[in-house]
Amino acid sequence: IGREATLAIIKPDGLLGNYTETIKATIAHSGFKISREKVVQLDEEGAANFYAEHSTKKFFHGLIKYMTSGPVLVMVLEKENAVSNWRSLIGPTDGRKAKITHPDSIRAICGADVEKNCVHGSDSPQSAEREISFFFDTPSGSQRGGDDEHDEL
Ligand code: YYY
Ligand code: MG
Repeated sequence: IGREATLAIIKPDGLLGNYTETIKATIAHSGFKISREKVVQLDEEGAANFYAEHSTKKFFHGLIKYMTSGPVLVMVLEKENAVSNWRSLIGPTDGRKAKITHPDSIRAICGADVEKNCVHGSDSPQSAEREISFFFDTPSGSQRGGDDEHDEL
């Protein structure tokens, strides 16, 4: 058993709206360790790749526009049950509904609606593995690549 890793992203409106500290405080209080983090400006190809599972959806184009509209903060969060734990903390996809049904959730606090919902969380350990290697090509703790800050994708 032991630690599990999940991928968290503070999306462009989260960074712009200065929600980073609040979100990081929640992360710390909840017992996660942030093992990797970097700021990334996604391009359209990168965003489309990351969200490939949604490529046929009506909201895909808007999602890609939004995710490329500014930098995002990508973090690997580690603790037991990190994947489901982080999903519970962020709350439902629609930030507007979250304010009603899950008022303490992160998306209730900083999400605007179903598109601009401020944060991402992997939906399964399998997704987490894919998403972490999408952003971080060296394993945590490896010798290579000291400082991850401000990498371009
Ligand atoms: O996993 P989660 O982020 O909660 O939702 P997904 O159903 O995987 O959708 C990914 C992403 O797409 C969501 O965070 C916002 C956007 N989106 C949208 O813009 N409109 C929708 N109706 C559904 C999702
Ligand atoms: Mg999802």
